[in-house]
Amino acid sequence: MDLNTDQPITERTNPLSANIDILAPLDIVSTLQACDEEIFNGWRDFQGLFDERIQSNLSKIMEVAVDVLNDADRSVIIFSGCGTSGRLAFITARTFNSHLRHLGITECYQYIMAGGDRALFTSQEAVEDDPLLGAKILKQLSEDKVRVLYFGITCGLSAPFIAGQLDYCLKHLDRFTPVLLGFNPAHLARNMPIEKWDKTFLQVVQRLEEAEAKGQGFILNPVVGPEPITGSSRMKSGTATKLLLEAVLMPAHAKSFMHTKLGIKDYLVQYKQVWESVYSQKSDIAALLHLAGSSLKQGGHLYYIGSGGLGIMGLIDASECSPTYGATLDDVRGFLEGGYQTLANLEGDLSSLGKHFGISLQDFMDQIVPNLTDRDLVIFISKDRPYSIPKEVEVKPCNKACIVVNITKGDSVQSVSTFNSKVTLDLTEVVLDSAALDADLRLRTIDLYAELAVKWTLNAVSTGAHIMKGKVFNNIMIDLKPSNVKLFHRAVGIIQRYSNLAVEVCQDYLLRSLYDTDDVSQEIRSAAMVDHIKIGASKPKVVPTALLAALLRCTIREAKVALDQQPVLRQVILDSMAGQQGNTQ
Ligand code: S6P
Repeated sequence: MDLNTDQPITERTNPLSANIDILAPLDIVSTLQACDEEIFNGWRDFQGLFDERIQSNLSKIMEVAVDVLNDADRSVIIFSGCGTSGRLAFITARTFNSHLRHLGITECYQYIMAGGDRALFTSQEAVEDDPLLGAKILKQLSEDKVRVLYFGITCGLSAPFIAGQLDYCLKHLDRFTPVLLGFNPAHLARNMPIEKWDKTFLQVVQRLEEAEAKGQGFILNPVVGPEPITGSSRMKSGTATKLLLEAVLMPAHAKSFMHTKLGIKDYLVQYKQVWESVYSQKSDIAALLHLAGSSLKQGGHLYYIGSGGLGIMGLIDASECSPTYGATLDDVRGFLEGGYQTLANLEGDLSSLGKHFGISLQDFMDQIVPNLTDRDLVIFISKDRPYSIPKEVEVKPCNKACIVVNITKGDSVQSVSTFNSKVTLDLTEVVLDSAALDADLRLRTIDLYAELAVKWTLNAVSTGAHIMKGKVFNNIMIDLKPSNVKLFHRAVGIIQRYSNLAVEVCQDYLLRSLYDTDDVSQEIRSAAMVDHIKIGASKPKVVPTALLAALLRCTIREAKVALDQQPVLRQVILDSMAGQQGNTQ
């Protein structure tokens, strides 16, 4: 049940997944399928992607993109975001620059990842709260450009980093066309004061609405319904972000360079076919999920290995497990054939930053392979035929699985017994209008579909595996790190949902847990949010401890002891809620 109707839709719980934590693997996948369907079919009265205003904005944005592309030497298309939104900004810029490069046209796509390239693999959630930094980076990136099409991606319409950039665009509408991409109705944009700034996100959105009325900016905010795991915008919102950007820019490229017309709507319809193909394999996905969950449950690890865009989907999925499930950076890792050379990120090779920034197959061979055990699972991701497993890995006792995306008709996938689990995603039946697509664009399009198919599959596997590990209660991830303002408030909301105490009291419990005290001083209470968040980013089990203390009305120390004895949160919470009911009877 939702706490209130003013709550942003991206922060609400999805009734379809209310009991996802106790479902069997196949039912988990079916639940995700039903939640994902809302991307295409809409949610309640909202029309989703096919809403008339959204479709009209998509066409108008496409026309602006065509103008910019026709003046690529002096113009730029920028995608910007925090967390998953930044990672999708990165991969979208990479995709479309690669096409321009192929055509011999100046690469005019740029991305801004809040926290820099290190945030592509590790979470840097605090940067999300800095509007001035956002504006500064945008200014630097666009100063010498005569025309800028800017996409600010914030699924919750909430990130101050993006608010600062939109505000900058709105002050320079002579050069900028700002697009806000997110998944809440405009009036549910965050309306909370932003530290060291004079506007709220909502106020920026209201100015953008005025710009939109004059055709000077756009809000692209289809409602796709709440996430299957509450607030986990890497899932549906991330998917919708990826497919919307591609559905605008593929047709823009076709119009600018191939002089053919491609329908935006056709793209979206085809994405739905991809969704159907993926979930038609749900038994195999469930089997893989089960294998992955068993590994994590036994303290083993999950490794993704892949090439090109499919490998990058693995990197992205792995990077999200730490902020979403409080996983360690070792629990789930991705590796990419060709490492940083393939990634083609702005800051180049980051491997000197530490072992978690080693992303090449060589890094996998050096760091991981010698220590592989039968508790680990390695998932190889490839196109058309199963990945050939390196000999060094083949002899190891770990579980091996593969995800194969079939994009070429007639290319039969031979069965390889070395794999303990295999998922074949067949995209050969997705109908592409060959009259409108030349051979190259057709291949690029199908590659994008393959990326999305892999995203859906990996999201299901890593989400399900963490559910099996006991990380989720109902459909809420309780062990989140309150490492930015959004997550701090989400944490307070979780404590409130289960304890039914007043918001202020819940906030107090959170502060108690953060500062390890049962007596929250005035000094702590009046400290800046940034101080709370600094602690929240590094301290383990802050929210479960606070929640348990609130439920049992016990000290922080007692809550910690209880959690040490029973690490499966669902069990701790259920036990303590049962105890609470017993006490009141
Ligand atoms: C969500 C992910 C986060 C978000 C980030 C940006 O699953 O863990 O890293 O992507 O907080 O959120 P938003 O709403 O601005 O796109």
